[in-house]
Amino acid sequence: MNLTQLFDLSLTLRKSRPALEFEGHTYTFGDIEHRSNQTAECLMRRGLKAGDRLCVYLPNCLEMIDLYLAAVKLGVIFVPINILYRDREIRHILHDAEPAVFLREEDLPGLRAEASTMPGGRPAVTVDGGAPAGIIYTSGTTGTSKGAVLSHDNFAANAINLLTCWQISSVDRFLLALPLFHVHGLGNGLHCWLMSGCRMRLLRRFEHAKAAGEFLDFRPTLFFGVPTIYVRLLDIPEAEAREIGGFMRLFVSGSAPLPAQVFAEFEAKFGHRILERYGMSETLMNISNPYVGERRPGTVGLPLPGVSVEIRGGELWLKGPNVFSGYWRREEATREAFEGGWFRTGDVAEVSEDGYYTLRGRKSDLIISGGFNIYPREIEEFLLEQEEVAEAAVAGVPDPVRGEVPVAYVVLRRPVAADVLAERCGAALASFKLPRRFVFLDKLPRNAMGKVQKRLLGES
Ligand code: MLC
Repeated sequence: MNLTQLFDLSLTLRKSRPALEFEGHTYTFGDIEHRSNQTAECLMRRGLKAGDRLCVYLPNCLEMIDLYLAAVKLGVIFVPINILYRDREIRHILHDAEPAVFLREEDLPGLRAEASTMPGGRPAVTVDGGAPAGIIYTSGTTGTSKGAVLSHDNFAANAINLLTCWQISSVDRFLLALPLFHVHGLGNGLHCWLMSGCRMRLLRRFEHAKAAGEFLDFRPTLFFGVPTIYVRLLDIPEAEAREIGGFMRLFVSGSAPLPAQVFAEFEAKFGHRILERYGMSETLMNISNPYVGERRPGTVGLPLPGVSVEIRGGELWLKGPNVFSGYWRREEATREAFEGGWFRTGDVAEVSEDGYYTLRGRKSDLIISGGFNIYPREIEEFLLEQEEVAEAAVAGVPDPVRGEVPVAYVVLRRPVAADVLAERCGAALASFKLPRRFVFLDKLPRNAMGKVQKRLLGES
């Protein structure tokens, strides 16, 4: 079975129902079906066929949904690029994924005009459930990002679990403000919407100042966010928060650890216990607090159906139908990530006697800022390319809103001002990767093996 067959629960079986609100317009599932068929025809005319990659660099918009569905129907592999990425980061992904077609926002008017002239029948392509549906680039430990190849079956297993475990159905009203280029917005958001047949309002992006208005106007029952979003929502005035809490059914948090303090303040203000769950680009969702039963703050809950979890030497290992098959064209990285069919997450975890998992940190020095992953190595490599820089180390420091932010510790061979380095980083790296501070040192703290001891950097 492929994703189109599951999406048909809505695209064909609920075709006259309102499906999507975006920027003041409402579309039925029939509209979504028709538009994506037309888009599929355009892509076929551009020579795209099953197994080819379609790269998109787009903010949340209707066309991103059309393109994803068109790719799914054609067996084309969808490769979304983070809209905050700059040229250097985009070039890496284009080089690695070798897409047959690459589309940006400026290409949309042409695509729209062409699509509207197409008859819009379903493309006659047979797609197997094991076929890749998407490649999601994750920040790589080697400095540049690697593509996690996710199949139709991976996405299907994930969404079916979430519909069942979080009781998502066609009567929900779903407010989606997360970017569609990551698995939280795409794998959870878009797939739960299409498989449940609920009504979704999609926002171009989450905006702090407009958030309360969107909730009060749309009156959703379901919302997915990263912890930074929940921190922002705590600024909503008491009376409005209570009203929102009154019509909401479920708030879910993921992509970064939700501080127990935010959980408690949110409950006091909105009257809801946020349901925290754990996932990764490579595996989609793995562990979740229960919908019915205790949502225990500070934990990520219990394994989802079909997901096997083991803690080996403190590290969390996983197996299940949601787990990806490997990194795109990276045999060695794939080999290192798996052992006997088990995936090594790199997360350190503990489990309580009654089965609740708690994440205790990462084996690597990954930084998570606002729900976006940052591998320090990538920023360090860029800093080392600067002729004035002799040594560089980047570490995360706690931040009350973003969770963590990167700080750069630099040893110079020639003088250069911090704001000059900041400007060069700003031109080359996504805004969330920019070091918030540059600390100049005479030498980096290293152990006897010569490895930088990042834990000591904060004391420098
Ligand atoms: C943030 N920015 C965006 C943007 N999100 N720009 C365009 N589109 C978006 N979607 C930019 C802003 O322009 C600004 O840039 C900077 O980021 C900070 O924005 P802000 O307005 O101050 O935002 P803030 O209120 O702090 O909220 C940020 C945020 C964002 C929470 C909306 O961090 C975000 O969307 N996070 C979601 C990340 C995500 O989806 N992760 C899932 C990964 S999947 P400038 O240049 O002005 O600084 C995964 C697996 C799993 O991890 O388990 O889910």
